[in-house]
Amino acid sequence: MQSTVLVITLVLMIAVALPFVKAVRSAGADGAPGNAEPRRNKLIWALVAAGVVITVASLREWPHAIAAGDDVVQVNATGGQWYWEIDTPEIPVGRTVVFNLHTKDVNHGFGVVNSSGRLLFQTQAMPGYVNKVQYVFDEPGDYRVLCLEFCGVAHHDMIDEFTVVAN
Ligand SMILES: [Cu+2]
Repeated sequence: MQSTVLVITLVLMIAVALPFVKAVRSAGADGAPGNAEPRRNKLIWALVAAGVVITVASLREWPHAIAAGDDVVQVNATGGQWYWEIDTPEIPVGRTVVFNLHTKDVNHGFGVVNSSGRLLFQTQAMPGYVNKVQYVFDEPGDYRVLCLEFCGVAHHDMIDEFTVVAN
């Protein structure tokens, strides 16, 4: 599925780029090129090359692989109007944790914040899907789960907690 999306994206990017390539080539053929023309063409091609390199470099690792195995802590979390159900109240520090997100009704945003209120990560809980997000907690303590997707009248009260404990 992801490779299909990648191929479609690349084909569409080429389709968008082709008119620009044609415009660059026809501008050089029709008009009387001034002194700036070759430099401008070099600049455009340098920008195109930079765009390709940056795109490939920045998208190559997406989507991130989700860890698996016996050493990974699996936590199931389910959202509903307006509560969270988290099946693991105590999570070990320093271990890879995979959160499997479900919802019983509408979209919810599963956002985890530390005791300072800093958002550590978030993902959507969507009807009919199990969305996964992984994280390694570096410090023991109390963490809160906030809903980050408006889901109704008591959305603001959709808060839960879990504890990260030392091994
Ligand atoms: Cu909400």
